[in-house]
Amino acid sequence: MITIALSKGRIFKETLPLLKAADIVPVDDPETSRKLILDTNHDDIKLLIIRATDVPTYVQFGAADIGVAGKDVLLEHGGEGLYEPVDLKIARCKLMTAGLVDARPVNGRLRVATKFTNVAKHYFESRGEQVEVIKLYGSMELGPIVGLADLIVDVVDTGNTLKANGLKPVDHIADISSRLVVNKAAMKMKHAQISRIIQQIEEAV
Ligand code: PRT
Ligand code: MG
Repeated sequence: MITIALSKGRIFKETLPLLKAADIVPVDDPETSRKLILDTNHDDIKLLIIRATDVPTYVQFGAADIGVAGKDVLLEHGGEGLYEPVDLKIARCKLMTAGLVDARPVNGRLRVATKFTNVAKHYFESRGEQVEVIKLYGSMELGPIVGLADLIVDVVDTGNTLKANGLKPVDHIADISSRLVVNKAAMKMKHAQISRIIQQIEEAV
């Protein structure tokens, strides 16, 4: 049995053609089905539909053999127990800091609101800046507007969400795309089957 962990939405949509190239086709559509485990055209291949941020955790602990996760999510997770053999070049965006368009200079320690707390800590540490990192689970753009934070760290694609909330990108932290990740133990135990899938997906990228 091979299990592949995916999140709904853009990652699922953009991974579908790559799975198809490896002859893996889900039987149900996760956007309409309430099932968390989707059958495929192979009896021994299942898809787990989970939150994007949970994908590295499932794969790390071997609850899934393979996963597709954004590099943002992988940087935040740390990548322990995972191989990252293929850059799928999908769901591209940028990890950025952003602040109010009309931000006033900050005296004292900068406050940074984000769901990427590990990334933010490393980033500001590497620049020798002492900041206070505030964990949020979403709608980070609100932070600077209501005075919760001076900056946010978030993924940005078109920048329209920032703009619509009176924010502007400040610094570029990393270019992001989704990666195929594989559990290290599964890579050994199920080597033939997993390496075939990796190879077919890699060719399709
Ligand atoms: O939505 P949920 O809370 O379940 O989790 P998630 O947001 O982590 O999942 P999902 O499916 O939205 O994103 C999965 C992955 O897609 C992320 O981990 C990124 O690697 C990648 N990705 C690519 C993006 C975007 N583009 C993106 N634009 N993830 C999120 N966004 C958000 C962004 O934060 C902003 O709030 O979309 C909003 C619109 O962006 P703009 O700049 O185009 O306005
Ligand atoms: Mg989202």
